[in-house]
Amino acid sequence: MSQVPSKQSVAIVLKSGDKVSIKPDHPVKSPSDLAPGECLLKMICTGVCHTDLHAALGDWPVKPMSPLIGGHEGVGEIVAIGEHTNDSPVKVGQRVGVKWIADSCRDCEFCRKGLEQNCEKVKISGYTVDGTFSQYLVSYVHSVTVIPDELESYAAASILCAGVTVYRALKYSNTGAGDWVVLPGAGGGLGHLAVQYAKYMGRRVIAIDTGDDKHKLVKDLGADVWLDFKESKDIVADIKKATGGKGAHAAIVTTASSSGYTQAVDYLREGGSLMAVGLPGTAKLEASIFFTVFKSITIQGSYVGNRQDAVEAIDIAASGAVKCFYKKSTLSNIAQVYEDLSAGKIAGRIVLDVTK
Ligand code: 8ID
Ligand code: ZN
Repeated sequence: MSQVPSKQSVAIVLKSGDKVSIKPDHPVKSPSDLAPGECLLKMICTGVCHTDLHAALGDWPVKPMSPLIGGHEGVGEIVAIGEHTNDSPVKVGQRVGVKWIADSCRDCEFCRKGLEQNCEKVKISGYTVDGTFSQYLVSYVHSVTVIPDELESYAAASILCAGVTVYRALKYSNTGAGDWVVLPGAGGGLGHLAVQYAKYMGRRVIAIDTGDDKHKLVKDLGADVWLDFKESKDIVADIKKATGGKGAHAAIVTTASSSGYTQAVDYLREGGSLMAVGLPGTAKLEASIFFTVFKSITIQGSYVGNRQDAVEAIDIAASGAVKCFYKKSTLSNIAQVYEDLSAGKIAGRIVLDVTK
């Protein structure tokens, strides 16, 4: 076992709305204090999701812990496993990923139905338990995701939240090969992975976002049609035109503001699905009840994914079919990353080296 220090640096928000800061002397749980089922990870890197910004601001109706160590798409190496752990599917020395769902009971009604996200005893990384903006992290042997050797850690990190989430939303979107999928938020962390999973699944993609960087990124990733939401005079007409007048089969909305949701029911064709993924804290979903019924539209909330969704999303990334487009930064730079995320300046993702 590698030497485990007693102190580490973490990025911490002391109370909701405070600026995130680095605490250099945060305690590390001693391997001998790990409970059965727990493992200690020496973290390598972590993506920064827009959810981490919502958590830091405390702008959701369900409030995070305070003080808060955020982060929920990280990769680390297992350096210790709690004594008396039974049937661990992972071992010391393995590289594993930590997801938004840090752990679930695997026994309640929702876990039994494969909705581990909604487990009655769910632990949420960087929200109800310490997250990946840390150098050492306590995680759970039954919930970590093994990272295959072919997938390097920085490329794997954001698959663990952004990738899993859009992969599952597409999986349940009731679309088939050749169908048109609209992706508002396509140039962001979730969106740029959605473009790639959608293409991998044979869908045709209408990417909506704004600015030259995001335009170039989504076109390079294979989007069939690009719409700039700040320049388009009529999104519904543009989508109808691109789809032979009929409208799209599904929309996977990954915008952090409600604006990405407006008009979705109008530009979907009959039988289409609106997959709600982006999480503005207080906005209401506005859709015509009449046309939702009249057009047989399905509106579905899609919340991260379960362990199986994670394995599938990671396997596709390990095959090389989906690549996170990321820029590297450091844990010490996280406040700047939050500012850029808030200003909509980040195309793809930022992945942090937690050792610096
Ligand atoms: O399980 C879930 N449902 C889940 C999982 C992970 C993240 C939900 N989320 C939520 C986050 O909490 C956040 O609310 O998804 C949202 C997006 O997360 P992200 O992809 O990490 O954020 P980002 O990188 O900032 O990308 C958002 C993109 O939306 C664009 C922005 O330009 C940005 O590229 N955008 C906006 I804001 N308004 C738009 C609009 N009207 C828009 N794109 C198209 N049309
Ligand atoms: Zn996330």
